[in-house]
Amino acid sequence: MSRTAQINLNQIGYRPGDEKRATVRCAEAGTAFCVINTETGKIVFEGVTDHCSERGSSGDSVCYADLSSVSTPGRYKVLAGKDMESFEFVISDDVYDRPLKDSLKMLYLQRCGTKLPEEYAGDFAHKVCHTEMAKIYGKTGYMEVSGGWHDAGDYGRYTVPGAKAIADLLLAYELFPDSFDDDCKIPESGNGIADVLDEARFELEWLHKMQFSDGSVSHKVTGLDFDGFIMPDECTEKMYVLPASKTATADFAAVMYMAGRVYKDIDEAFSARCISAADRALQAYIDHRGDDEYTNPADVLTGEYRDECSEDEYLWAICEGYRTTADKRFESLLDTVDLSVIKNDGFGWDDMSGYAYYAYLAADTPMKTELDLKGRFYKMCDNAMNTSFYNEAYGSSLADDYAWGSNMYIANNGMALLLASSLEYNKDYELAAKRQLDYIFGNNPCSYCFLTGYGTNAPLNPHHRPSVALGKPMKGMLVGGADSFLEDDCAKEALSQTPKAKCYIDCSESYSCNEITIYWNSPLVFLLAGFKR
Ligand code: G3I
Ligand code: 9MR
Ligand code: ZN
Repeated sequence: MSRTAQINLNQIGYRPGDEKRATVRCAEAGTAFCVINTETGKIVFEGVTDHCSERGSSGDSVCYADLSSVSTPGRYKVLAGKDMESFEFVISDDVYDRPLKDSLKMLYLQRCGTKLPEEYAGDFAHKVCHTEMAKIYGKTGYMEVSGGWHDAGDYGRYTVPGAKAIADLLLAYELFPDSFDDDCKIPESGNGIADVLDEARFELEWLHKMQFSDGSVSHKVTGLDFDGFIMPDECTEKMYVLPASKTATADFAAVMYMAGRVYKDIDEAFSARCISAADRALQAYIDHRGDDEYTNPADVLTGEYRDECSEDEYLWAICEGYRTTADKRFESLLDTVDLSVIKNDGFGWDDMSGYAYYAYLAADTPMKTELDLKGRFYKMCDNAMNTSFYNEAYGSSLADDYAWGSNMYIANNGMALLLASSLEYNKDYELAAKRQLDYIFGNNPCSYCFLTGYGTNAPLNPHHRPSVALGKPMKGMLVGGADSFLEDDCAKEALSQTPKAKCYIDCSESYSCNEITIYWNSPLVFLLAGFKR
């Protein structure tokens, strides 16, 4: 099923001025290589491979070919040694334009509670889904919570990962507004507002519905169990609104504060509605601070998004609240945060501290605090960069930890580095960030371009209900990638003897390797927007 290549590189390609590195397997340093223009058949560059250490978890012995000096737009491939050959790749200024549009368009295709007409959705068109009232779990009433995006390969709609996805889109727009257009062929295209903001608003409108009257926010709306591999309009599982959670409530507050800022000049009334909803959620979080974190009731089998610590989400809400409103009350709230209980820094879905640190640092005037939020932020970024540089071959920013959704952690690290560089330009951060994109698009030990529909060797069998139902992979989805913990039967069976960074299988039954989610696409949207400039 899989094709492993002897030479791995970004299968989509590079912009003319980018660093371009191909990882050559099983070759000595000094092996001759050349770059061929596949349209003319002419050799455009010859060189020898350089020594490099692959200290990552691939088990590969490699060296690399530096093709950076090839900068003329065109289609190329690399040949090395006697018979090694890479996949084809493109060099052009706009090489990331279509991947960006399609990874954003994927969110449109995940829309719930609305009909997806063929005009916009092509083969993935479907009738309206999930519009019936959802039963409030454990209570007597019902709630109208239609809308939002299907989370992933399943049809659940979960607040916490939804908040992460929105945050990535809004940050991408705030930093790189010129990378976004109004012509992604979604219903709102042409309305004068960048499609990325229309798409984020679709999820935000749903999130508003997930807020209970006391300000707290439901953890999710799903069936008791997952539906089968059917189209969304054929689902029969009865929907439930699950109880509020501390993580959902604080995440809601944080993204609503963000939205209050980003939509201020676009729709003043919407912006005000977001800020007041955020205020109510933050208060509800404070009122419930001593409560336990969310766990699934025994009869609920859908995604749990279990997170033992909501202090990072709380910190995030405070930092966004302050950045948006400059209200001094957030400074006092910051004094109540216990940074020591936040163990892992990152960009979610469970570790939201990265967003908090960035919001704190990006505020017009910083909050006064004893907490070393700046130190924590740069430590996280330096760690990602150093790990990437240490893993010279594939440039992965992950040390030994290939967990479920490893591609998200890779993309998140790239995003962290670009965020840091936006505060203060840093060439090395940008280079390491770009290497994360190159990893995702094919310079990885699995030889896959992990974005469906792109590159030569892309996943064909994602764990995604519409793709399975229609028998074809939807385009523009980032799959989870290597997961060395072998968390489904398919992975257990196929990958038990495999080096950590190669624990990936393109099989639709492998949800721990080959599912897709809105919040794995969203940091990719951010990265691509950052590199489209
Ligand atoms: O926190 C530990 C960390 O300390 C440890 O180093 C690492 C390796 O063991 O594991 C970490 O926990 C992991 C956790 O994610 C947080 O990263 C778990 O092992 C891992 O099983 C867990 O995977 C999550 C998975 O649901 C199962 O809960 C994925 O992140 C999450 O993306 C995924 O989400 C599912 C939804 O439930 C349902 N919808 C689809 C979606 C994507 O597959
Ligand atoms: O399809 C489900 C996927 O979205 C989840 O990430 C995964 C883990 O919760 O579960 C998948 O559903 C499987 C369920 O857990 C067990 N029975 C088979 C289901 C489909 O593979
Ligand atoms: Zn739906």
